[in-house]
Amino acid sequence: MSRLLIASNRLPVTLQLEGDGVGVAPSAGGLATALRGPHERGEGLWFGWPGDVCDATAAQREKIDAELKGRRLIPIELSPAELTGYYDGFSNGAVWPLFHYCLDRVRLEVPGDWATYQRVNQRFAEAIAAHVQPDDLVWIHDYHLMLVPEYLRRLAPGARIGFFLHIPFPASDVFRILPWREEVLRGLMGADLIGFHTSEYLTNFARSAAQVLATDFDVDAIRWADRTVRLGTFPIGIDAAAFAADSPAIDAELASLRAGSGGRRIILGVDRLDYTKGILRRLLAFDRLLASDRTLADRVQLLQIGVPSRESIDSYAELRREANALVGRINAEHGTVSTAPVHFLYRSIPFEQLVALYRAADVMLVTPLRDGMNLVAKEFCAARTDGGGVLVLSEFAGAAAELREALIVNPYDLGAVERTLGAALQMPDDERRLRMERLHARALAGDVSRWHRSFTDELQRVPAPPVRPAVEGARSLDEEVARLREAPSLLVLLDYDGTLVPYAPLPDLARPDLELIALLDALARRPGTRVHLVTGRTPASIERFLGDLPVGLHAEHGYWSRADPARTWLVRATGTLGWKEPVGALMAELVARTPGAFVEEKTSALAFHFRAADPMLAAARARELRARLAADARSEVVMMEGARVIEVRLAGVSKALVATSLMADMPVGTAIFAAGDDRTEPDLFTPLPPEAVTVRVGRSRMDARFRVPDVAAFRTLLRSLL
Ligand code: GDG
Repeated sequence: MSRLLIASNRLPVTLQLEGDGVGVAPSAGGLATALRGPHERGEGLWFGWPGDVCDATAAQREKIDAELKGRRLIPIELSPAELTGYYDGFSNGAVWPLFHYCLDRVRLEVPGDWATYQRVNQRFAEAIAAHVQPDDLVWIHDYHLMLVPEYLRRLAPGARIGFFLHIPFPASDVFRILPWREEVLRGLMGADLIGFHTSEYLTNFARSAAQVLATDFDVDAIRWADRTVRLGTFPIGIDAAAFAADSPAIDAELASLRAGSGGRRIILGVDRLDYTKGILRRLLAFDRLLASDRTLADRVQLLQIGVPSRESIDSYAELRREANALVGRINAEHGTVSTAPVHFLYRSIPFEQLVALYRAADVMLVTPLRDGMNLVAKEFCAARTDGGGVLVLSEFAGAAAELREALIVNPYDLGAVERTLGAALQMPDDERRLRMERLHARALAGDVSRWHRSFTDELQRVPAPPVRPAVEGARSLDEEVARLREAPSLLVLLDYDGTLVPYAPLPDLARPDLELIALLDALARRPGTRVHLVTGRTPASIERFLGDLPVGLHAEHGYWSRADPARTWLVRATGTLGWKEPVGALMAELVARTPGAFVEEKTSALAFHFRAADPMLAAARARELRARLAADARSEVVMMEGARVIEVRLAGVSKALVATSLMADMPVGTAIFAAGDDRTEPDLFTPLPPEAVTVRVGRSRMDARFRVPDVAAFRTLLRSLL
């Protein structure tokens, strides 16, 4: 059984300095509750913030260390400045509102917040890397730690890393508002498995990755570097048995609640006081209902628990003031001498009281504007062993994807909330029972232990990632370079775009700089050396860039070749090009239906480019193109897929053919160096003998012997051949 290493913003206990001693309290919230049990039963570690203990004395430190060690908790202590930048600032001032679609609250301009977030994530990664062992599973939680997977992957390449997001992952166009969207996605892609509450969040993520990182659009697995990042839907559950259990304390609470209600029906709301929870709108809907029926104020009561939360952030303090003012107005307007229709408590309550409230409620209002899951809705259903109570649930809570028998409502539509609340109060007994029995059964079946198990089982199934340093076998590459330098004859085969120059927004802008021209010139003039550029570009475009250099140019993957500046371009392959017209018409038809896509025409090929198109639409069109081409069964063409491009070209043209013929022109015993970045390179590498030095530039090594991360690193390597 593997050890589980958990990382979350907070540890499952929060420490507090109290006089000379140290107070230890369980941390609140769904995450801590969900993972506490499995952690205690296992042998793993938990990394997180222990609470503010910066000013601890030596004696208190000793106590803290002992408390944490006994529970296998590894503290990541944070200074007040770190907490402000990482927690209040980036996590809760930018990511939280953005991911919950509260765009007017997103704060992106605070200097230093992002850097602090990066630094704290790095500290988490370093702490985990210091403890992780080969068989361990690492499970990182939530939006506070989105960079940890990538940072940890760098420190411990072989680790098995899972990540779970407890909040929604927003639609791609909202996510892309984040200036650091690319860094955040790269951070998450360090994981082997990324879990979400709903398939909607998962799809939003896959789409964002496709648009921002140009990954191939695939719903539940994304190729990234040499690895596959799996995506999964794992809706979190609750400790159902605890909420369904009876106890004398709960019974006593329930009795006192019933006695205190004076026969009025109870409408209940339980939330952290957060602007995402829709509390103000809920109050307004209740206000409307009271106004529509003046007799109601005497017969019902809305009991709203607002658990204090993130009080150091201005917008939360402001929300509290607004809620108080609204409650005051509603009570002033609809209250009587003896009754106040809204009872608002700004505090958290003990567990037994919470369960008793769930059981006493006639209607439970869970109407967040957005919520990753919302455990309160599930807890309410689990607690209703009596089959009573009606759940009114926002369609924008993750829980709505499961709790289909609730009254699902759009929380932005005040009229709908008002009507639904009215309907809930009047629901016939048999309907209420029917709905609640189903909901209760669902809550019990979706227990939190199932969530935990299904995620860790899936993570366990992930094959151990290949462990490869950035430059594969760096020492042996050095040795190979030394061998190539000594060789009397050297053949150098190079791709252009993505290998010698970075990709540019337009192919015409990917010009060679003076440094590159000097480097290629020097290499070509090296004694015994022949340099050839093998590219997918047209002859005109590569000639415009490199035409004056004493190198061989091979365009359109080898359809055209020009041995040196003194010679003209020759066609290497023969074959008719009559297929271009029907295939061109097919591609044009697809382009017309795919905004952002276009066709590039070459002499011997047509390329359907869809990098700028919507990833889901593009994936569908690519499937269609493949199918229709296959149905046509044209033997004179081959289809080749690159990064967001499908190229149809004359059969018998390939970089492999170029490589073969160039090798044949060299003296026996010539050493070979070949490099490229895209999927056509295996083609270039295939005919080369095993001792040839093949290098891939970019994230994945594919079937090259060596890999360098980017163009700059590749140029350095090339320089070392001089
Ligand atoms: C994130 C996501 C997702 C609340 N008041 C009291 C009290 N609670 C307990 C509830 C429940 C938990 O706090 C709140 O549940 P949430 O679902 O809102 O969870 P969060 O931890 O705030 O948030 C959320 C969740 O993660 C899990 O993935 O569902 O969408 O935002 O368990 O019972 N408990 C007690 N007294 C209270 O006054 N004892």
